[in-house]
Amino acid sequence: MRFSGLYLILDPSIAGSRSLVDLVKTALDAGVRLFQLRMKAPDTRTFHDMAAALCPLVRAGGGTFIVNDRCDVAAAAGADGVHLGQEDLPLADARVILGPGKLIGISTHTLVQALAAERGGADYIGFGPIFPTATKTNPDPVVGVAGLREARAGVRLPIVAIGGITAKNAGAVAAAGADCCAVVSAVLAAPDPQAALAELVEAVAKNPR
Ligand code: TZP
Ligand code: MG
Repeated sequence: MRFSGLYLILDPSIAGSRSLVDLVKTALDAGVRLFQLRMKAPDTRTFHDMAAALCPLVRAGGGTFIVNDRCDVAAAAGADGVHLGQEDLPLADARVILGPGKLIGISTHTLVQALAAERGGADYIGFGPIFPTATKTNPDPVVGVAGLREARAGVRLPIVAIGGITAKNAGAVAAAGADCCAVVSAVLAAPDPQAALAELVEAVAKNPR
């Protein structure tokens, strides 16, 4: 798989009454190939069952399926990998649990963290928030496009930019060196997710790394 294009984060608390299954199908049709399931404070069984339902759907569409926060849920659901924050399980321990064949992404907010993730053997980094976001509780300080450029100059790992990305600014984010643009609310809370996906995919594709 390649880290390019849009990275869609599936968060039921932002999708509201919208079905994540329908959103995955719409996103696959729009060309999205990277998906992450993010569920903050679900009970474990609910998280597991959602991951187990979405993983085969993403795979059947040729996509990659990553679980946020939880190595156990990722392994049980047969996901392609896990995405970990700075307060989650350490990277080296996650690697022991998941094995060498799985993807591990690390959320980073500074160049120092990005370099540490690279040294530690991450497969990609999330970097941000690039812009202000209302989706995350207690987000780290905004890094801006300038922060992204600095990270791009410092690491070779694929960079998944995140935070406040919309169709209006996605082109600038891609042009600053992001391999992927991760979005939550720009798609899940859009009045028309299909139209939002089409605009975002086009904006990112116009500015490939
Ligand atoms: N990590 C940094 S910003 C963010 C996460 C999970 C939320 C991004 O959501 P949105 O709605 O795309 O700004
Ligand atoms: Mg986390």
